[in-house]
Amino acid sequence: YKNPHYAAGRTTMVHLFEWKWDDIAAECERFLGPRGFGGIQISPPNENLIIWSRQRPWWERYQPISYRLVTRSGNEAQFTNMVRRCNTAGVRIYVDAIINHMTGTWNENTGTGGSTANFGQWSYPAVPYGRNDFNFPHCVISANDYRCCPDRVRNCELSGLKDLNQGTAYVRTQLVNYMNRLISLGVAGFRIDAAKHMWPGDLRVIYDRLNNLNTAHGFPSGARPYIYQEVIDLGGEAISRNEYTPLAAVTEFKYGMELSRAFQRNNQLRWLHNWGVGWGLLASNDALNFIDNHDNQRGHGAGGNILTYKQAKQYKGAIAFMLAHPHGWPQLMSSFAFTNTEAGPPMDNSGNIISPSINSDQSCGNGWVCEHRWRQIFSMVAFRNRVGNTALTNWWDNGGNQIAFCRGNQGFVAFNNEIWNLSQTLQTCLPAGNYCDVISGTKSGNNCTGKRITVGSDGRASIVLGANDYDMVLAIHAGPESRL
Ligand code: LAG
Ligand code: CA
Repeated sequence: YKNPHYAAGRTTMVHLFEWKWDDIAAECERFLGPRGFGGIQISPPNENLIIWSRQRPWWERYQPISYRLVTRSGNEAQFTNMVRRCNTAGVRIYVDAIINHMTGTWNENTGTGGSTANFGQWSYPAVPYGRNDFNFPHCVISANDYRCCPDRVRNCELSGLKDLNQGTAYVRTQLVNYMNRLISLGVAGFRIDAAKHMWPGDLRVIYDRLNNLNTAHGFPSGARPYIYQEVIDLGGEAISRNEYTPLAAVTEFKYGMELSRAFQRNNQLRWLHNWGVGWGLLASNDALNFIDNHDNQRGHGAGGNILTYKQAKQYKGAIAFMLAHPHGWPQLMSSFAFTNTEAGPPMDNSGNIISPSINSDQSCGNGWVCEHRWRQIFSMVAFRNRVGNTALTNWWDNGGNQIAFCRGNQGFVAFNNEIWNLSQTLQTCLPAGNYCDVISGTKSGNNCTGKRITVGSDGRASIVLGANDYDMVLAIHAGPESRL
């Protein structure tokens, strides 16, 4: 369950938060496929409660009302079409699977597919679920439970969301059927929402009943779905992520927390010389790494001081470090712009999601940030694909916030997070020749629209990163996007 089954040479997935299926299919064909992205985490595809009383917040999608594939992102036909077109473009689809719970109790009770529920009776006829399918006696998780009481964290309600009992044969079968239906449609795996709130033993049974990936969508025979379990473990809790790594991969929340600290200059970049398990991170193959996710970019979940698109220069620095560093499997966030942390995606008066528009410079409009379309970010996806499994070598630092390193003889990257300039002759490990920095610009014919770097026969090059440059990163590599 720890292999994402990316198409050959791809390494990185992006969370297209709240995107519509038709738009994702188009994005696979026009951008993600050609640019070498490996996959997409999509928003939950199953029917959720419509919450007009809160202006259709983004979090209504974490309130399942059935497993019918009808949401604001699209219907089953659109979903099927998206998965097929993305797989054809070499881009895998990973589903955010909400299997810990159903909705909370609201006065509204209609789902995005027209299904209704009777919350007071724990009744979800469109599945169907009834009282016996939920944990009993009913209780709600309190903050202290995370320190004392694993049983309460798993058997009580998370934010008042009706807590399914994954210990019963019936519930397991509903969940397995839902996930197997998605596998048959060609998805490559799952984010397991709220995994900490389910018993590892129950999850193991569910995972082991999943089918192999669908060979008709290009997966090798016998391939198991990629599973990354959302477990927030920053230390000090009764439940440890180590209970989940024997099952499948786990979301590495420490990754973005520590890099956010460092790139906000609350820690020095030089300490990143042993970034990885030396910092208490998960083993590389167990880790789904990211800077921000849909929760902590807006102060939900593990929250707090995480870099996002709003602090763009530092954010791009942290993302570039993640993509240049060999540890783990990286995930990028692609957001809609927000000031109100509850607000849902751009929508019209009827609640329909408004598609991102694509500007002439490749960026998005209509309220979509599309971080994955920022040159500094998509160029580093190509960098990571190029350097592959090569080792990190030739670490250099200035004893503070200027660092640089090589990836084999395939790539070189430098960072300047000081308030003074970086100007050094550094070992790039690359073959002699001319290269375009893929951060300050792109290669255009035989020219660079940004910085041009000349590597000598000794592999060394003059590297300049001004404190006031637009970006704090410089990256060159042996691939066609950089080498002249
Ligand atoms: C997750 N991971 O474990 C998701 O990443 C996270 O986004 C989900 O919470 C959570 N688990 C449940 O799937 C989000 C919001 C919550 C929201 C919840 C359900 O962060 O704030 O709760 O989705 O929509 C909301 C209200 C609560 C209310 C609850 C129940 O904010 O006040 O009690 O709904 O109706
Ligand atoms: Ca639970």
